[in-house]
Amino acid sequence: MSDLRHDWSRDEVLALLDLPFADLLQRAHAVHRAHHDANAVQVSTLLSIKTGGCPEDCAYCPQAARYSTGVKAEKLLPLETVIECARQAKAAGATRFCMGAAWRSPKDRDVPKVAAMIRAVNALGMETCATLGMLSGEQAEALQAAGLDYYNHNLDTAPEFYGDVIKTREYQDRLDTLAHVRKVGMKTCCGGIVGMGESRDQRAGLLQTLASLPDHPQSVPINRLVQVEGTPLAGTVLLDPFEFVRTIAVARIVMPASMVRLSAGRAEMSDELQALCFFAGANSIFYGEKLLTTGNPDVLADQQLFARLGIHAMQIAGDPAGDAARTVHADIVDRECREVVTA
Ligand code: SAM
Ligand code: DTB
Ligand code: SF4
Repeated sequence: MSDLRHDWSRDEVLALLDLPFADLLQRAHAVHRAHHDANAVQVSTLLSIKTGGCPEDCAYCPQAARYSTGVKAEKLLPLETVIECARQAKAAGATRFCMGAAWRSPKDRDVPKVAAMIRAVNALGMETCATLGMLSGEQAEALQAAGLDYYNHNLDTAPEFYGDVIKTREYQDRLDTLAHVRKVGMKTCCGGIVGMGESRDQRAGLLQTLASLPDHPQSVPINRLVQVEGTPLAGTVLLDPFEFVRTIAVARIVMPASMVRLSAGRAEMSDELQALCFFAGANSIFYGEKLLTTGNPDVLADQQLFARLGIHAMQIAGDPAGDAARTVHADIVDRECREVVTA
């Protein structure tokens, strides 16, 4: 689209974050309406296909082996379990299934196993997303060949704050992985985390970096830090909720055509705060009672919130099977999926 800019300066982005709240929301909402159906929200369900035991040191993450968080290391889930969870996520109304692995990067022997999962989930008529850590060009190619629609790899924060949060890999590593993903033609899902003790200027730095990528990421997850006991960031001063809304609003303004996802942290947000985020331009959520290892709102609560706000879940064009499947009662489905994973 012609009004997409890739040359936002950090000062310009900061000036947006500094606007009076009503002015910022009015501007973000106008951009939102110009590019999207303001009452449609895309829903993705996450599944941790390989939990815990990660060698990295990301200070926010409950899955890093070096922190005592109570998350146990598990093996890669069997294909059948992944298919069953995807089937149930679809029945509950999700259109995208995102598979996450607690890896620094996949081993080459893991790639065909994940490729089989991607093929099977695509065959159900769902969009696929994976987040497996850093990828080589060859690995990106193999995932693309399997039909992967999106690859999630976050920049997490501003370049200059990054080293305070993660020391086991560089910002440039992340940019390189994103370049490999773009090169093979996959869509990128890339955002960050706020509430890690960064300044407003650093939040501007994250958004400016995202908006300066060669293509704006098609999905931009904005996570609010989920503080997990045992991680170095547990106990961080909580971010002002209005500051979170401002971050969503500015993401919407600087990446107008992208899907902005209200991601981790929703379980701790009021309905009113989420409604403000949707007004500010968020148009995607993670749906289902679990993110990777931490909690997310009940599907029933989300369905009620959507109904109260007059929001409808986005559908994949040309998927008549989706509607029939969604008659299955969503909260039962979600519980069954958790049973499959823990069995
Ligand atoms: N291991 C892979 C990686 O780091 O790229 C994929 C999984 S990792 C858990 C995916 C993303 O989840 C991270 O980049 C981070 O943005 C987000 N995340 C992890 N722990 C979080 C937390 N406690 N609060 C908010 N977001 C979190
Ligand atoms: C993203 O940006 N947020 C999701 C997804 N991409 C993979 C992960 C959130 C994880 C929250 C902590 C947990 O549940 O372990
Ligand atoms: Fe590992 Fe990803 Fe967690 Fe970092 S965010 S510790 S790479 S699972």
